[in-house]
Order: sequence, then C-alpha cells, then structure tokens
Amino acid sequence: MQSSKNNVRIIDLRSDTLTQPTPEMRRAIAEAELGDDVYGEDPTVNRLEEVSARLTGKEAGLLVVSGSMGNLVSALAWAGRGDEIIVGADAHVITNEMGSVAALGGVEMRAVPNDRRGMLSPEAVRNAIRPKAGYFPRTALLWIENTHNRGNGAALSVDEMWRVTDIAHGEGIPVHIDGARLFNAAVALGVPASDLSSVADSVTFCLSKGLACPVGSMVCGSREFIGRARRARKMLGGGMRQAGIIAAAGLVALDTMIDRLAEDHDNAKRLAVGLSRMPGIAVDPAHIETNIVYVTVGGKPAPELAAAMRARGVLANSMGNWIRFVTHYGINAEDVDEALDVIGDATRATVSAG
Ligand code: TLP
Repeated sequence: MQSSKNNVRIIDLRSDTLTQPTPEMRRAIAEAELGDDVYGEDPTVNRLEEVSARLTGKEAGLLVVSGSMGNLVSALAWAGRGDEIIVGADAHVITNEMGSVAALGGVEMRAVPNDRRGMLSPEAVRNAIRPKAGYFPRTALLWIENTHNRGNGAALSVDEMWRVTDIAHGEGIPVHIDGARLFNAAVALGVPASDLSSVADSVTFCLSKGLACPVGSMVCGSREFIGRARRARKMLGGGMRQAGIIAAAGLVALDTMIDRLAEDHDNAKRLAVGLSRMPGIAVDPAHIETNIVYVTVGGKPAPELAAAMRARGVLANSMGNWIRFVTHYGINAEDVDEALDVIGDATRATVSAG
C-alpha cells in the first residue's frame, strides 16, 4: 500500500512507474562499484548490460534513462531522415512520446490499424511496406509493442508476432520491440523473455516500471546495432557517468523482481472482476492478460468518475470515456479490495447518479 493524505489512505493505481525501489536495491545502490560509463568503465553498468543482453538473447545491451529514450535511440539507430517506420496506431511511441522520432529523427511513422490487443494484421503490414523505387520513402523498420499498453496490457505470443515479423524480415526490414513491459509478457505467457525478443532485431525493456527500479531502461540488439544506439544516446545527451548507481538497482530487479510480476497480474484480474460488476463500467476480465486494466465508463465522462475516486483516495489515469488502472509492487490483494469499495462508492455518486 501507499501513503495517506489528509487522513485519506491513498491507493495509487495510475502506473507501475510509481513503484519505489526495494530495500535490497537501496543497499545495492549505496554499495555499487562505479566508474565513468562514457569511457565504458563503470563495472556495474557493464554487468547490467551483459545480463540484459543474455536475458533477451542478444549480443549487447545499453542502459538508457527511460523507455522513451530507449525507443528513440533504437529508431535513430535504424532509420534516417525521410525513412518510414511501420507501427500500430495505438503504440506508445505514437501516442505518448511527444512525436520524438519524427521531431528529432525526421522519420515518418506509418501508422497502421492495430486490433484490440495491439496486434497488427499481416495484410496491413504487407500493404504498408513500400516498394523499393526511387520516389518512395524507405521502409526502415517494423515496430511492435509487447505488452501492449493501450491493448489492455496484452501479452503477444511469439507466434502472433512472428506472423508479421516474418513478413518484414522477408523484405529485409528489421524489427524493433518496445518491450517496456517485456517481462510482464514473458511471465504471463510462461516463456523466457528471450523467446519473445527472438523475433526482433532490437528490443527495449524498462527497469523502472513493474521491476520497481527508480530509473532506467535497457536497449538490446547486435553489437553493431548497440554501437549505433550508443552514438544516438550520446547525441541526445544521455551519456551518463557513474551510472552504476542506476545499474545496481537494475541488477537486483532482474534477479529478484521478475517472477513476482505474476502477483500484479492476479491483482489486475481481481480488480477487473470487481469492476465488471459495477453499473456503468464496462470491462471484460477475460481481456486482462497482465497488469493493465482499461475500463470504459457510460453516462458521465470518465474523468468525472476518476475525480470522485481521487477524492476518496483511489488514483487512476483517465481520458475521454476510459479509465486505466495499473497494478504493481506497491499494491496487494487487500488494496485491490479496498480500491473496489471506494470505486463502488464513487460510481454510485457519479455514474449511477447521472
Ligand atoms: N508508459 C507510461 C506512460 O507514458 C503512459 C505508463 O504509465 O504506462 N513504452 C511503453 C509501452 C510504455 O508504456 C511507456 C511508459 C514507455 C514506452 C516509456 O517509458 P518511460 O516512461 O520510461 O519513458
């Protein structure tokens, strides 16, 4: 559980980015062996990069500040000005990253429809690949997100991804996975993360979401790709010095925090089952595969319900007709039950009253 404000107990379901480092992480941070990582001399960063590469089945890894920076350096490493990236319209890189790939890389994002779970259809991908003629943009990359944030945290299997990645690879086009929550996908599907990243040429994953680190994301790929990503990171001002402070927590996370993600998934399901019984709230618990629960709200706008929840101590993000709840390390089953009571109250005061 979280904190309390004006004697109202706060249950914060806005994001798994809110997680606080574990006591073991705090100890590891204090004791980390450090060096200057721009010289490649921070032993803790080097170890984290090696472990990350191993877990994703790639040759090399790179520590970056955030998931957004991981995505941006990957895009810059694969695509140049006037190139195109095929990506689902609801991908985080399209909706939540400030248009950074277009703004800083001059790269066009070729958004194609994705289904409810964030998956692209083979037809859409095939049709979006540009012929290799002088006047077309070059299709430089296919982009997949797994788990898919706006797709209710769907965990996309190797087979599902392979149906589109195989098309791209057949045309000589590399594939990137935004795996901000790659380990949630791996745990939900019961496969090693390296199975999921095996269909892609590069992959990012976040240390600072469900894995509870204070900062940091990893980019993994071939040694040659990581060399280009490292240059892009430096260009963006992301070359860090004694970054072992960050990496130390990352190593603890990869060692101790992956398997427990299953608890977050169970709690998300528990939350969805409770929410599905409330009038005016629509969610199908069968659609909840990991730790993200989107619901749609009938009657009053969702932000109004979210404000009523907030006044009673339950925090969740909302926009238009939806509210998003994310379970994480700071939330246990009792918190979920208490949140459901509070949301029930808030619903009676807003949605049903309207
Ligand atoms: N997502 C955040 C918000 O930006 C919405 C969240 O609370 O879920 N890829 C995916 C799939 C993400 O969900 C996120 C963060 C990122 C990339 C970016 O990571 P950060 O926040 O570390 O830049």
